[in-house]
Amino acid sequence: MASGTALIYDEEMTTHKLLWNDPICDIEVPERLSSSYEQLKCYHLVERCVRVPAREGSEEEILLVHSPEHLEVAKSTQTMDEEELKRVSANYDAFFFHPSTYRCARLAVGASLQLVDSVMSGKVCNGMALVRPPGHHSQRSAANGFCLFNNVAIAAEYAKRKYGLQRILIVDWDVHHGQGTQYIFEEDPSVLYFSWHRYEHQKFWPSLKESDYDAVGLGRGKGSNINLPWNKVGMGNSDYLAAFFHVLLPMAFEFDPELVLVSSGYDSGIGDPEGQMNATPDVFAHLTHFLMQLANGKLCVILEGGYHLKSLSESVCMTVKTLLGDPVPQISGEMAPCLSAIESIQNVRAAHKPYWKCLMYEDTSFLQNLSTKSHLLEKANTNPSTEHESKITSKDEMVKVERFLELHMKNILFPVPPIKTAATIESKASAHLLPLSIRVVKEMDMNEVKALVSAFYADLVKEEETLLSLGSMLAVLDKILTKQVCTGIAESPTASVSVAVALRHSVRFGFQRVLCIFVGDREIIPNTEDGRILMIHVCEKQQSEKTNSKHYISLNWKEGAEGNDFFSAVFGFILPVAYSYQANLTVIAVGPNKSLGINEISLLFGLLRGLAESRILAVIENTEINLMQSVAKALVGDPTPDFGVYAPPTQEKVHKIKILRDQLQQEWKMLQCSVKNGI
Ligand code: Q9C
Ligand code: ZN
Repeated sequence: MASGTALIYDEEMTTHKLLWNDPICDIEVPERLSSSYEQLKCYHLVERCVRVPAREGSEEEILLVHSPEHLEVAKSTQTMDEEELKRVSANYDAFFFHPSTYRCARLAVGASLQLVDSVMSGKVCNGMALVRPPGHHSQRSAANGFCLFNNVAIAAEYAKRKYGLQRILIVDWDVHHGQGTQYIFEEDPSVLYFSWHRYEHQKFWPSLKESDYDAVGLGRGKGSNINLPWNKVGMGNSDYLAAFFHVLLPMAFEFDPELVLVSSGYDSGIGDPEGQMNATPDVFAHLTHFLMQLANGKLCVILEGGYHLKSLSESVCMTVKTLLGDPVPQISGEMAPCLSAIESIQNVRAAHKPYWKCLMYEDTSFLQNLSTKSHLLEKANTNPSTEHESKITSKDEMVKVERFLELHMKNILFPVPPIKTAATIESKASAHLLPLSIRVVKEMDMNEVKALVSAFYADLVKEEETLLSLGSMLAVLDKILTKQVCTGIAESPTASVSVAVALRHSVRFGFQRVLCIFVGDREIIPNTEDGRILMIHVCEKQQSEKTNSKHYISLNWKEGAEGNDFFSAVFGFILPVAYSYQANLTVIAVGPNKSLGINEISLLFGLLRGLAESRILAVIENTEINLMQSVAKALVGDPTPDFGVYAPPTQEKVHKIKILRDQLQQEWKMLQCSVKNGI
C-alpha cells in the first residue's frame, strides 16, 4: 500500500507578479507561495515529505480543458511590454499578466499533474502542490479572478484520461466560488464538484446566480454540482464542520470517488481580507483528515487563494501535517453552527434530494414556505444567540488575529511525535498480523491493578482472568493518558468490564471529557452523571432500562444486509455529537453481538481519529482477530477500506436518526441541519 506525502514547490512560480497599480489584484503576491514554503520548512514538514519536481504542463494537457484561442492569447503575452500586458489583462475580470505569467501558469498545471501522477502511480499516498497562479476561476476561454489555467480541472480531466477514472471528487474550500470549475464539469457526472463560498445573497464577487444552492448541474451531470453559499461573513470552524457532516461527506461517501482533488484556497480562513471568515488554521486539519478517508486515501491538495500571509501559511502547514498522518489538533471555539449556515445547509440538501439516495427521505416541506429564494430570508435571521459577530474590520481586530495565530499555532504545530500505537499482545497468533509500527508494552503489575480497580469496581478484583486483561488494558491506557502514545489497543474477554474501568480511570486521572462509543452488548453501565463521560451505545436492541439521558445515548442500530447504511448514523449523528462534546479522550469498544461490520467499525475509528487530538483507546473482545487487525490499521492511519456498492439507508433508520436529532440538538448543537424543530 502507498505511503508518504508528496510536496511540490518551484520557486519560479514566484516570478509572476503585478507590475502596475491595481487595488483589486494587489493581494495575489509571490510571498503567498514563498512564505507558505518557509513556514513548512520552519515546522520541519518539508523534510518529512517526498519532494516531487514541478514540470511544465504541455499544450495538449492545457487543451484538455481550454480552447486553442485561450492558449494562444496566454502564449502571446510572453514577449509583451507593460502597456500591452495591461491592455490584455483589462479584457478579463480581475487578472494581470506579467511576461513570466505564461511560464508560471504552465508550471502550475504541470505541478498539479505531477501530483496526480505521484498519487495514482502509488509513489505516494497523498500530497500538496503549492502553485501560482491559481486556477478555479479560469474558464475554457477566459482568465478570471487571478486564474489563467484551471489547474484542478485539468488535473481531473488528465486523471480521467490517463488512469481511466470514472469518479473524481473536487472539493473547493476556497472562499470564492470556482465558477470556472463548475462550468467545465456541470454536464459531467464523473466529476462531483463541491464548493462553499461567500455569497451574501449574490452580493459578493463573482455575484453569479449560478453560484447559489439550486445550481445542481446540467443534463447528465444533474446532482454532481454542489454549491453551498454562505450568506453571512464570519463563518467559523463549526459552520465548516457542519457543512462537511450534513452536506459533503454523506454525498461524497455515496459517490465513492477513486481520487479526491482539493481546490485548496485558504481565503476561507481567519484574517483573510477577501473572505472575512473566522475559521482557524486547525479546521483545515479536520477537513483534510475527513477527505483522507475517501478514495483509499488518494488525495491531491492544490493551492488556490489565501491572502493573509500568516493565516495562509499556518493553514498550509496544518494541511500538510495532517496529510503526513500526524495527530489532528483539537478544534477551538464553541461547537454550534450559526442560523444562516444551517439555512444554507438545509437549502442545498433540499435542492439535491432528487439526486442522492442519502437525501431521499429529506423533509422539504419548508420549501413551500419560502415564497421565492433565500434573499427573503436575509432579514429573518435575527436570533442573536446563534449569529456570529460581524466582520473583522478594525485594525484592533486584525492585531488580535495576528496574535492569535502567532501563539495558538506555534503550540499546535511544533514537532509532535507522529502517532504511535501501543498494544499488549496476548495471543501470539495475532502479533504478526498487526502493523509493525505498533509498540508492544508491558502489562501492569497485578497488585497495582487490584488497588486501582478496587477503588471503583470492588467485585471485579475476584476474577483472575478479568484482572489479567485489565492489567494489559491499563498498561496501554496509561501510555495514552501520559501522552507517550496517541492510540492503543487492548484485547479483553469482556469489553464492557474493561471499558468501565478505563473510563473511570481516565476521569480519575483528570480527563474532563471522555467519549465512549460502545458497539455491541454490554454488562456494566458506567455512571455518566457527572458529564465527564459521554456514552454512545450502538447495539441491536436497547439493553438497559437506562433511557436516553444527556450523557448516555442509545443508538439502536443493526447493519443491513447490504452493508453500508451506517453512513447516515455516522455523519448525521455520531460525528456531530462527538464534535459537539469536544472530548479529550475517545474510547471505542466492541463487545459481543456487535451490530456493525468490520468496515463500518474501521470507518468509525478512522473518522474519530479527528477528535481528542487523535487519542483513542480501542477495546476489542479477543475472539476477533480480523477485527483487531482492521482496527490496528485504522489506528495507525491506514485508509478506510472500500465499501462497495452504495446501499441506501432505510426510511426507518433515517427516521430513527431524525428523532434522536430532534431530541438532542439543543444539547449537541452540531446535530442541527434544519431551521425548524425549535431553533
Ligand atoms: N470587484 C482566488 O481566490 N476579486 N481568486 C474581484 C472585483 C477577485 C479571488 C473583485 C478575487 C479573486 C483564487
Ligand atoms: Zn479565493
